[in-house]
Amino acid sequence: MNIGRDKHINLEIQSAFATDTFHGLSQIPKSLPCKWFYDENGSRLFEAITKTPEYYLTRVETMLLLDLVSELIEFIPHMAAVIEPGSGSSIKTRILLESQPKLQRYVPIDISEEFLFEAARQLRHDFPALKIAPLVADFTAPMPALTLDAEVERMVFFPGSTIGNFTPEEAKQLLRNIHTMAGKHAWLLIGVDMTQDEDILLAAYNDVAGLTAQFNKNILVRANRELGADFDPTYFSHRAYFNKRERRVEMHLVSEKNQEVKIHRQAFYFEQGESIHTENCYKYSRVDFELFAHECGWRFEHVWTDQQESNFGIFLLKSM
Ligand code: AVJ
Repeated sequence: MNIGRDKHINLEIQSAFATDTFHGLSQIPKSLPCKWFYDENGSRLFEAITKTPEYYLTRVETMLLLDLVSELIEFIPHMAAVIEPGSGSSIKTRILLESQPKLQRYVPIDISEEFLFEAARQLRHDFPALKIAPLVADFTAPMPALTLDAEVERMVFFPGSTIGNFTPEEAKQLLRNIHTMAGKHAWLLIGVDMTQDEDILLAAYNDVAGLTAQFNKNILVRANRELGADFDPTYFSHRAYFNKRERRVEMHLVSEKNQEVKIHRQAFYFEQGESIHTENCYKYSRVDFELFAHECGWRFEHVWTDQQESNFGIFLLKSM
């Protein structure tokens, strides 16, 4: 995903991390935003998670994508531009770009300029016929309008079930932002995990190799390194469970004992069993997601789903 992102730790990003950490650890219950998982180490751990047998999301989505790309032309005969908010250097993007013969332009959007330009350089090398037009922007905030002619048929690509990391309210805002940025004649191809089977979910977020636990604890390691905190990660344990009522997998770091952690001169107290809520991964049902998207200006067009081992779906939506 975001490998290489923090080779040179960006001061602006670091101070946002500090603000979020002080804020999150002062709340009751304590929490930390999951976007801080992805420093260089965390990105590498996430990559490794996607290769575990239990973590079906990436494997299934890639399989679905390999099948569906040849069908896209039936829906979008003149797809000329692909836009990807939060673009990585992912294999999924390449599958899409390779498969669309009429494609002229690819617009990756990412907040990290250094990472984005490096990925763009790679893509220019691998896809010389394609115009690669990177855009530095935070896709969770309103994005600048695209400089595309009105008649250019465009598709926004948002894979990975990343939408699941946002609360439903934030997710709606995001879908509206994408709608505003992409304009009237746009399509959206979006990966949404709809799996509700508790056993499958628990396995995926508690892999036997312990990589998800390391990934979760990495946020403490990062706080130690970047903020001078003194967390002892051995006294926090990884916990992931399915919150059925909210339809989300929650990840937590649970304090193993009463302890005090210092970040600079500020002390934070943890009781034994107290947790830091680090991530939500919402698992929408199909109807819920369709209605949800509709409220944000996106009409349901098609969905490709896995019927073998999960209920992962890739939705094709059309802007209204
Ligand atoms: C990158 C958001 C899709 O929610 O499954 C993996 C992150 N968290 N294991 C997900 C994650 C724990 C992942 N996404």
